[in-house]
Amino acid sequence: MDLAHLEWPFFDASHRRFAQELKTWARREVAPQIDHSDTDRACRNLVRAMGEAGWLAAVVPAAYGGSFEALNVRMICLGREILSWHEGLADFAFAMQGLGSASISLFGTEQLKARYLPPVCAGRHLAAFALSEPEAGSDVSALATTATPDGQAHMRLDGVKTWISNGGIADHYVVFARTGEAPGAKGLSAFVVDADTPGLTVAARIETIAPHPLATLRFAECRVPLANRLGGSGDGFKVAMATLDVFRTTVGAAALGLARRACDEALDRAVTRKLFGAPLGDLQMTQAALADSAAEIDAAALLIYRAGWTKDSGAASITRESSLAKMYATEMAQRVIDRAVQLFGGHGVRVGVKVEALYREIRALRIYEGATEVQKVIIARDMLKQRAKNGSDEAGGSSPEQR
Ligand code: COS
Repeated sequence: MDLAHLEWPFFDASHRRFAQELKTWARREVAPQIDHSDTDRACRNLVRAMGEAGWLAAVVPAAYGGSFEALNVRMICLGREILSWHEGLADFAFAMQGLGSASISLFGTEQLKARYLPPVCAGRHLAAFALSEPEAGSDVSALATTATPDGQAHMRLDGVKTWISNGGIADHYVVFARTGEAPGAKGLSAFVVDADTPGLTVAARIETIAPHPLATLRFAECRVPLANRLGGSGDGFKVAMATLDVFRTTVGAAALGLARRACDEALDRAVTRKLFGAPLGDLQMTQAALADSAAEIDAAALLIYRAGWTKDSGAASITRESSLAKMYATEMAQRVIDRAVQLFGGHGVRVGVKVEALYREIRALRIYEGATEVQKVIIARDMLKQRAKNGSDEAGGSSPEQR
């Protein structure tokens, strides 16, 4: 795997060291170990191995065993890019430790952070983020799971969550529920719920084209301490969006790793496959495919690490940068992988060939954590908001500081 982009000015020495060492570890420890016939076990093993090797320090703040004062978006992006190049399931296991704990890192009380973050960092405890519902995926403000007071110190959760990654194997879930302070987005709150809480059950497991642990969860009179709330009463939408602002950028990074792998596979194919008496790479149509992929990969990488660098440099919000990175990188990875499959001909759709696995793995990334269409809405709304703020004479781009 080529890490030439580490020389870009977005990175410092700690990022470069982390990326080089993770690449070496992943080559040795990840790819040969995965048993796709039992993804639950494979994920648990990956999380434990990554925790023991210290890689999960990238997703937890320093005070709780991590490597940075605050979540470092560039570090998580590098982790996802490198792991997804090697194996989609390894990226998934790494990312879920982050997504399922970031709301606690960002909004949890000291007690919640001290209780939940160290075992996530050590790989002893699997984390999950439970936002989506059967009737509320893209439209978060429509979610129907309720949290109602139960005595002075508890809330009672009732409802159904679906498409929950790590569902069925997680040790805790960050759950978003309607607390009713106001209609819509302003009436939601977030809670950490232990997986063994009475009233929380796995209603069904979900199988997908690129299998990973995924489930529908049911909450029936599930009693959760009020002290497990993240942020204030009614802050749930803000907690979800702030978490997604960080993690959408990293979904882009995972797509980047998959695209880089497809491009590397395509290059190998271009030099080893002979047709019409010459290597495939001698054909100008092959060269065009490779050149298009190279340009799109660099463009995506620039958007991703621009977003990460902006957040890590102290910007209050990277909503637009993060959506641009996720939208562009996931869509471009689909195109790059499709081109690679085409260059492989029939072998490209053969089970067991790497580009065939990449073709299945990329598809969900254009949907989860906000589908491409949602990212377009977020980007365009921000543009229109800026236009209204700046007035017609000063229309145009804006920096996060201006926002
Ligand atoms: N950070 C902080 N606050 C935010 C925010 C963000 N990124 N995005 C929105 N808000 C605030 C808004 O400013 C608004 O507050 P004010 O009314 O005080 O201005 C409030 O939250 C509601 O925002 P908005 O009006 O944009 O809410 P909508 O219901 O229109 O939701 C989208 C907009 C579609 C963008 C949102 O529901 C979304 O991101 N959906 C996709 C969810 C997703 O990723 N699902 C996958 C589940 S995880 S696998």
